[in-house]
Amino acid sequence: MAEEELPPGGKVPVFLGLGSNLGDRRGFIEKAASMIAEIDGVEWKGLSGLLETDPVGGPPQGDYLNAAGELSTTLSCRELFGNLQEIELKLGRVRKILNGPRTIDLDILLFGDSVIEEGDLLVPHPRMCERSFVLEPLCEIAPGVVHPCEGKTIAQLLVALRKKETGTASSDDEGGGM
Ligand code: PH2
Ligand code: MG
Ligand code: MG
Repeated sequence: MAEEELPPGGKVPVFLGLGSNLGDRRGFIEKAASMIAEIDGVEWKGLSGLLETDPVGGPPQGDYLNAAGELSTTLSCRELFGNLQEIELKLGRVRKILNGPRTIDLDILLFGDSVIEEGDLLVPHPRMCERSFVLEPLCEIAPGVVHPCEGKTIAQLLVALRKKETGTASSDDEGGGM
């Protein structure tokens, strides 16, 4: 599937999810942010606060620190993805177990309004709307940004998720069942 073109001479706003649950978790997230800021073609905007979260899925493992980050870029989504994978490797990421513990996880949540389904590259992140460890920090830095597939702002998605999680979903909330 072809990627959408960049706006002429423009930069695309991008939101990332960052997570760590091994070693110096805060150190890995802060180091990743500074390495991302050094990527050619990336302008780093900033990081949300760090949130301690229970692990979701995978084997029993330690709690995570999660955050969201914002940048703008002239890179394609595929190029940015490659750079982020390189940083994960440099920071000691080893992929052994699905949803297993990791020094650092760098996920592209939103790449402008692009919808990309290219094998290993799925944007918007397919599970972001179900994960409070993604939406909570993202809502801190991007409450009014609209999810290109859901047509709702991050703040609206977070409210809907909280309702679902506390079992108070009203009939007009997005379905999906449990
Ligand atoms: N990432 C996962 C799986 N589970 N749980 C928390 N709390 N935070 C994460 O970042 C996380 C997770 C896969 O990417
Ligand atoms: Mg992830
Ligand atoms: Mg990942």
